[in-house]
Amino acid sequence: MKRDINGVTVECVQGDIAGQRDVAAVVNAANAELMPGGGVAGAIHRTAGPGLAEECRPLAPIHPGEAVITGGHNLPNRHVIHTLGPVYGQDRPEADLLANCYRNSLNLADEHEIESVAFPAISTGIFGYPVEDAAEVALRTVLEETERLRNVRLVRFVLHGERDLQVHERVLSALA
Ligand code: AR6
Repeated sequence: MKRDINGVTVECVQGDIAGQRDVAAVVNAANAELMPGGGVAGAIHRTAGPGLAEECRPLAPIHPGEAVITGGHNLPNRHVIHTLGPVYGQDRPEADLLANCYRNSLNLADEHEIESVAFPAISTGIFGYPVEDAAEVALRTVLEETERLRNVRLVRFVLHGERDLQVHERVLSALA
């Protein structure tokens, strides 16, 4: 499903974040060290190849809510934006830190004149953030930011599972 807000298309699809051929940048649900891990980080680094970890090394460590940008290496995307989500129940206040991930990633994309960005559901895997609450924070933040964006014209949420897709679609259609 899609919505057009302030000239920016916000959409939710089911799929693999490492297989988004038609977007300029993908966002990595990174670890602080910006090294390959499980989940999204594993898929992105596996597809990108070892050059990505090499480019990341001098940029680490990052803090919850922060975002940094690299090239896409062997991914089909020009850029990867790496952001560190909060560990649920540990990094607080978690909603503010999660909102910072989306806000800082979008601002970084906009500064680099990137027109299309795909996000995974940051923090909802290994970091344990309940998907309903995370979707609310993520989509609300993206919708708020559309007003300030000058270059980004497409924001895609790529959800791994059918249920996560349904949750995001429900939240996206309910937000004012
Ligand atoms: N494409 C899209 N979504 C995916 C994919 C994929 N290929 N794989 C998993 N997901 P996670 P986090 C979903 O754990 O919670 C890493 O090891 C997954 O179902 O990747 O922010 C890092 O190194 C979940 O809904 O990210 C960090 O240490 C969501 O993406 C830590 O995990 C996020 O899951 C980050 O944890």
